[in-house]
Amino acid sequence: MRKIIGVAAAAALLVAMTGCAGGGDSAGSGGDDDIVVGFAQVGAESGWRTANTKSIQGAFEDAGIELKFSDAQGKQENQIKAIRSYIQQGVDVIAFSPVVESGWDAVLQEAKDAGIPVVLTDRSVDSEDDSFYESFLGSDFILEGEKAGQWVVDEYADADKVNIVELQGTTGAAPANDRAEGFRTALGDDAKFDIIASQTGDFTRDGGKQVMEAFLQSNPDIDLVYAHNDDMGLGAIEAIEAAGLVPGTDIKIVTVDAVHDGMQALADGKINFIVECSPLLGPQLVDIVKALMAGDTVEKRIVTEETTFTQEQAVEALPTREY
Ligand code: GYE
Repeated sequence: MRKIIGVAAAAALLVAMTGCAGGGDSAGSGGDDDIVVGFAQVGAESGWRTANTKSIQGAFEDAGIELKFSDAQGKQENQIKAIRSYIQQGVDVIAFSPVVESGWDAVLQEAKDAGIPVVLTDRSVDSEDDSFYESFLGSDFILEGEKAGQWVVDEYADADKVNIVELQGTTGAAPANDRAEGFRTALGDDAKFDIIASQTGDFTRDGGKQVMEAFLQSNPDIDLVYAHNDDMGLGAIEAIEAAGLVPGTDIKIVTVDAVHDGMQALADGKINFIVECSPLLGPQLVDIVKALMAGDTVEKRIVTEETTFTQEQAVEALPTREY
C-alpha cells in the first residue's frame, strides 16, 4: 500500500513539475503541449508571406505547441479583431506581424492588462511604449533599403543621369517606410539619381504590374525599377515585356526578399540584384515562446541575418534555396 502511494505521489510531483515547465496559466499535465499561442498574420500577399506562414506553422507543429492562426487579409481591423479574440480565449502568448506601423496602442494595452505577453514578428509598431511587447523578431528594413541603394550607386558609378521608378510596399507598413528611407539614404544627395515616380503596389504581383504599366505610359525614359519586394518586381517584369522592352537590360530591376520566383528571375537575367529578407522566422519564434513560458528573459530586438544576390550568385544559390 505504502509503495502504491509512493508511486502516486511521485507521479503527481512529476505532473506538477512538467505542468510548471509548460508555464502560462493553462493548467494541465503536458509540457509544451499546454502552451497555446495566437498568431495574427498579415495575409497572403506575396511569396514571402506564404513562406513565412509555412515556417511558423511548421515550427509550432514540430515543437508540439498549439498554434491558433488567423489571416487578416491585409486589413488592420481584422488583425485587431483576431488579437482581441486571442485575449478573450486567454492564450499564453500572442504573436503578430503588424500590417501597418501605427494604431496599435489600444489593443496592445488590452493584452498587457490581461497579462498576455506579445511578440512582434517580421514587422514592428511605432508605439512610444516598448513595454507593450516582449520582443521584436525580424529584419532591419532600413539596412535592406540601403543595400539596394548601394548597389544602384555602384552600378551607375559612371552614369550622368539615372531615372528611377519605385514600387512601394503597403502604405504605412514598416518595410515600405524603411525600405524607402534606406534607399534614399544610400543614394545621398547626388542629383544624378532621380526618383521620377513612386507609388504603392501593395506588395503584390498584380499591384506591381498595374503600377508599372502606368509608369511606363507616363515616363518614356525609365532606367531602373526599385521594387520593395520580389512580387512587385515580377509584376513589373510582365509590364515591361508587354511594352516590348527587355527587363534586366532595357530597364534594370532591383528588389527585396529573394523568394524562389524572384531568385529564378534573377538567375534568368530579368532582375539585376536582390536584397535578401528571410521569412524563416518560425523556429526563432518558437524559441522565444519557450523562453517566455520558462520565465527567461528574451532579447527585445532580434535581427534576422541576411545577404544579397547578384545574378551569378542566384544561379549558384537556387538549387539549395529553402523558399
Ligand atoms: O518583404 C513582402 C511581404 O514584411 C518583410 O511583406 C515583410 C514583407 C516582404 O509582403 O514580400
